[in-house]
Amino acid sequence: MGIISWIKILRKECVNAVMADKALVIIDVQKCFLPGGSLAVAEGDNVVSPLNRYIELFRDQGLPIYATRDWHPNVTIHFKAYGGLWPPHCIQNTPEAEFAPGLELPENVEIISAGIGPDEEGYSGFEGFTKEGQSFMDSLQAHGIRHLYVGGIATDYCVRYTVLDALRRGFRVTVLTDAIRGVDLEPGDSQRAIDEMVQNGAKTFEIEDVEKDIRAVPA
Ligand code: VGL
Repeated sequence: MGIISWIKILRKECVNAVMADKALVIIDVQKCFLPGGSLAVAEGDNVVSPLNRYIELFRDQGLPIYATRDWHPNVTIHFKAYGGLWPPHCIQNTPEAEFAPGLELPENVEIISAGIGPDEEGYSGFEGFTKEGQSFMDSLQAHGIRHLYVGGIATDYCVRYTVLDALRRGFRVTVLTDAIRGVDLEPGDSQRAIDEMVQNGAKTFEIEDVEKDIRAVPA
């Protein structure tokens, strides 16, 4: 084989290695957070369609897709009745805890359940586990993931906590600003959360940026 062929193969391997460290992370796109749900986030349903485009993009490139879910017991310090901030929501194995209708998660999606214990808030995906009991962090490391593309609900809670946790752990993070929605208990919370994530090192991208980023791979 000639030197040019070797260089081409090497280049492809390098590009693959750089590409293969990316994963899509969809945060808590569950019925309880959609309009009409027990902890409804305004326009929460509007993340579904953009996220489906991201799902297609990552799936086409063979990149891993994670979906976190809030997965609380009946009694938890997360709920108002037990000292927390929130009405009961996303209780394990209830219909409301299901993923949003229309969200086209692929068959091989890795589901991360968080907030499982009665003394856990579970805001960060890094508090969560796969169904086999592997921590989110261990699963990312096992797949060689170094760069997370994060969208979902809620900008000012689970997206924010997950992104800040990821940055602290040394991941590169891109926040998908056309695929997030916030609770905004105080007006402006979501924008402040975005500013904070950026100040801590996150990038913000929309679909066109990610398309360029991810498809810019020579065959
Ligand atoms: C969330 C508020 C309460 C979230 C969860 O998924 O962002 N927000 N519990």
